[in-house]
Amino acid sequence: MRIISGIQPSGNITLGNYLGAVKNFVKLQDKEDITDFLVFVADLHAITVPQDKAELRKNIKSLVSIYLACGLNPEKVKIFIQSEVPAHAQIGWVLQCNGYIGELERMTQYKDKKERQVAGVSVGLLTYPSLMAGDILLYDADMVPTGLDQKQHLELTRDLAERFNNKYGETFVVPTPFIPEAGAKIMSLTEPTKKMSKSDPNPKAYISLLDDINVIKKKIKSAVTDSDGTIKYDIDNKPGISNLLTILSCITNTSIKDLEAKYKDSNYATFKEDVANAVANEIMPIQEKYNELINSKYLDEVLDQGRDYANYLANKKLNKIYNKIGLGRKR
Ligand code: ATP
Ligand code: LTN
Repeated sequence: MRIISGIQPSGNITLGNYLGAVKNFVKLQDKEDITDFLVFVADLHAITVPQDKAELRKNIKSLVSIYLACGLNPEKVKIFIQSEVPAHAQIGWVLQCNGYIGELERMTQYKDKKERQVAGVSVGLLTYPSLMAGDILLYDADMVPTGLDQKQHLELTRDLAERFNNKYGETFVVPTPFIPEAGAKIMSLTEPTKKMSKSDPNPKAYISLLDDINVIKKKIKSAVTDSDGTIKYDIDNKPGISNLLTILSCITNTSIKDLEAKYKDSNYATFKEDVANAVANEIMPIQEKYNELINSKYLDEVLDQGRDYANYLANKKLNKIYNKIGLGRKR
């Protein structure tokens, strides 16, 4: 089985990215039936909205260190930077030519992000899911682990794969999304009906894995809740408490039911204190490893290896795709 996933270097990775994506990559890497597992830094995706050059470079390197600090093992998972594998942009173009504007305009992420653009909406923001489909189809991935917000893009990827296969003959593996049962949608701490997002303009809305530990605790203790006073999971009426229960459940591997029973007679302050400590204890060792890695040569070694392997797989596939379509001369 082949697995692939990526994260955009569009800011500092959040607790949402960690619980919805990275933590599952780390779990999946030990599965026995894996032939290839690729995890990349989606820098081409990040430039669909304006990015500062120095910040982008910093975020790319930082994300690689985070991957490693969270426990991804380069012996099992190839880690690479998307823009260092030109075939991603090439297949992205091919898939743009096989996608429809209407289906892209329906994407929720596009509709949300479009509203936030002050300097105009880039064409890339619209066509982004074709590039994402290319990231996946280029490697014949069977499984794609992501958070819930990517479900719609993964469905489009399946549609594009099937459409291409029908038009040009069997070419692509139709991938299966892998969305975790718990932690697939961690919500904002300030507006718990909105997803936690690393590009949120309000830093109190998210926990960055690189936030100072005391800041992390403070953010959790001041998370928006309600005035009802009971610690119960109720997404509609108690989104803030439900979000904190989900976070605690994912980190401690305890079911929400057991947590509700444990905190039956507690107040919000005690509960938040426990959530804050659990999150801090999970993140502290990650930060320690991150600090050891961020300026080491090891990052480049991992990335060189990942780039070479990904280019090898991707170019082989791209040749097949070009041949199916009739591009260039027969290779
Ligand atoms: P941006 O704010 O720039 O859109 P983001 O924080 O939404 O970024 P992505 O880079 O789009 O993060 O997502 C990386 C991975 O993390 C994806 O698999 C995505 O589904 C997952 N993810 C993102 N936000 C959350 C969240 N709040 N809860 C769970 N998983 C999430
Ligand atoms: N679109 C994703 C990041 C992403 C991705 C991918 C995830 C880009 N390419 C391929 C899985 C597979 C996002 O914004 N979270």
